[in-house]
Amino acid sequence: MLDTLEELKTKALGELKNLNDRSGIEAWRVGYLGRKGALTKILRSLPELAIEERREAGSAANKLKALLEESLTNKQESLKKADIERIMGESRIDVSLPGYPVRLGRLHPTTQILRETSAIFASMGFEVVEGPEVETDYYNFEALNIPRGHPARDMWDTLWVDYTDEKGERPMLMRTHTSPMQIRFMERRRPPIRVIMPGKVYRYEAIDATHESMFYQIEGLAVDKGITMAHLKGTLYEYARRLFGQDRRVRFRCDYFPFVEPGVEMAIDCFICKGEGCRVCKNEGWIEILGAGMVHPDVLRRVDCDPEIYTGFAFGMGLERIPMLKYGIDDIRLFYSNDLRFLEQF
Ligand code: YSA
Repeated sequence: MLDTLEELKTKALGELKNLNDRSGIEAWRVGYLGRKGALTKILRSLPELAIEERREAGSAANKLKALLEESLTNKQESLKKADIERIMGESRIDVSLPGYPVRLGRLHPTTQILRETSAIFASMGFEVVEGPEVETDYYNFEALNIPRGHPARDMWDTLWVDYTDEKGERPMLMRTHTSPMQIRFMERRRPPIRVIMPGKVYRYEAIDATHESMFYQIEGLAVDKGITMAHLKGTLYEYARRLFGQDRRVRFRCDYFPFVEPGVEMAIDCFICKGEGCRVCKNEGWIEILGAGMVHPDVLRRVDCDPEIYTGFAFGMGLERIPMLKYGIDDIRLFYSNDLRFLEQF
């Protein structure tokens, strides 16, 4: 029996040494230590031996069982360790590989011009303030000398918010211009005032190459003692010169806005035809970029500012028209159609 056990030991340990996969090791365990395994069978046959031989063989068989179990555990541990090392080795970062390209975004052309414009006006002492896009009838029209039924309301094709108050009126709208910010600002602040107020505006507009239904405006307002039309022209000339260069031509013409007296519009010579007349400028040779004027005395009175002491100028500029003029963009619809071929050019 002792010889049989010795042979079994040599065979079992020899086989285990050469095994390197889990299923092979499991088969080995079942073959030697399982319920019907070779060693288990010997252990079960021990009671059949004579008492003398049984004692010796029993001791040797149990020692062999402990040895095989320990060898099995060691083998399983070393296999687990090898697996971990292999996984670690595979996922190790190779710093010599080229990196993935990072796609950099860029600022939208409207944002770029807004920042450039804000910086120019800031350098002339103007602060920058923003306000609400959903407005009340009062700030968008009434406080600007445009009461209900006034024909000037037709100048702004309005998108009304679907809300009716207790009087059966619709007091809310998407602001059609940034001019309501003049009132909101003057209600809170006393002169001297120098401020620009950029933001989105909305109109129920027939869309074409120079008209969108959502676009940006920048409102400008300066109120102080002794402000004149010369300050208005000087400020806007300076802005146009810094943004477009010395060569661009600027034109002021009389215009009508109920909240200024007198009122003007400012235009810049067309970037496409250089004043000859084309589709973009509707054959006029000029592109209007803003409306402006001296703040109407009634508007000043409405915010408790005495027009006998203070005067002011204001302007409202269409922001998209500026990059159109600067970069020669011939269709405003390109700005918000999310076409990367357009946006990546700026
Ligand atoms: C006038 C006098 C002031 O003291 C202050 C502000 C103003 C401007 C006035 N609030 C206003 O909105 N005038 S406007 O209707 O002529 O628009 C001003 C500018 O916005 C235009 O000169 C034009 O550049 C731009 N604009 C108007 N409709 C547009 C547009 N830009 C794109 N799409 C549209 N649909």
